Amino acid sequence: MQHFEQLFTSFDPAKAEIAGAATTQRFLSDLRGCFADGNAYDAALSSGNPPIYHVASIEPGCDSGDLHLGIGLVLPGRIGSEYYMTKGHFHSWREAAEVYIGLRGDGVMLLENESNGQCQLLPLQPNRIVYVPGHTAHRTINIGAAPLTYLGIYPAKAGHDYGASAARSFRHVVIERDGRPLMLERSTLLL
Ligand code: S6P
Ligand code: ZN
Repeated sequence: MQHFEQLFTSFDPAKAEIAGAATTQRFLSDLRGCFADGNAYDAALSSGNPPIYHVASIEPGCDSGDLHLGIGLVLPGRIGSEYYMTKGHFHSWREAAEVYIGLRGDGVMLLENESNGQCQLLPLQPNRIVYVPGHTAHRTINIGAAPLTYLGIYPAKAGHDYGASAARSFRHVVIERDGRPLMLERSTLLL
């Protein structure tokens, strides 16, 4: 069923807010198992439970041809040397692709193909578009000093699969090294 009041709206690209949209806030405690350095994670959590990101979503319908969209904001920061990031997910309907558009800040997207494990790290910055193909886990990472905001548009029936394969087992991690992002295989990290 269409919610027609959501068919025309406005958004704030700096705050990542959409008029009339529901917002989901994720805190550090929601990202247990995502960061490679478990000791750094526990230490950070013991001194508080900071917000890491939020997403405002518009979901006007759920018929097969409908679209959903969300605006996300990832705060700047790190756990150990690993940048603040989203949990990351596959789409439950694996064929579903997604388009991301960078709005503010300096970020990257980590993409990992489910069948061949191929991974890509692509810039997510203002006026840049990242096409996330189907069958691809995707995670958004803030590598800058300011909030990272972006718009994502995806099929309404995509759904989110946060299971072990996506949220906890991205094969690669993105860390800060000498002031720059560096992608490493998780298995090579000596922590
Ligand atoms: C939805 C889309 C985004 C994410 C958002 C938060 O398909 O990819 O709106 O939901 O970036 O990430 P996550 O991994 O917590 O859903
Ligand atoms: Zn998605």
